[in-house]
Amino acid sequence: MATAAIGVSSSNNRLTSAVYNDVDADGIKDSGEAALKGTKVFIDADKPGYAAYWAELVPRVRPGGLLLADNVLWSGQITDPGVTDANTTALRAFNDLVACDDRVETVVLTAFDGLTIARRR
Ligand SMILES: [Ca+2]
Repeated sequence: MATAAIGVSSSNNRLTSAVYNDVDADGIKDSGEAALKGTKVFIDADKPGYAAYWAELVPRVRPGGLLLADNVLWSGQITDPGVTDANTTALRAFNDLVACDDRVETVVLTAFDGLTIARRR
């Protein structure tokens, strides 16, 4: 098993903490987008970036692989229409995006701060 973190930089608003687990060594070496096929991806990064990270990561996960996203309930604020800050708004949009994405089967754990678990079809 190998683990690779990608695009680690917060200064240019790139992926800050998505991590591939179980990627094969050749994929890491190539680091070509198509070559890097993971079986588990964890997104825990800047919230306005979640949708872009999702778009970038779903194609890179093998069928049967998992995509996890942290903080998707945002302390319950996503259900409060009075909360309209950038992070909360971004997480609402992300949750809608994932719910409508037929490339994955998805559940949201209401434990912790909300954890999306999506299995790639
Ligand atoms: Ca988090």
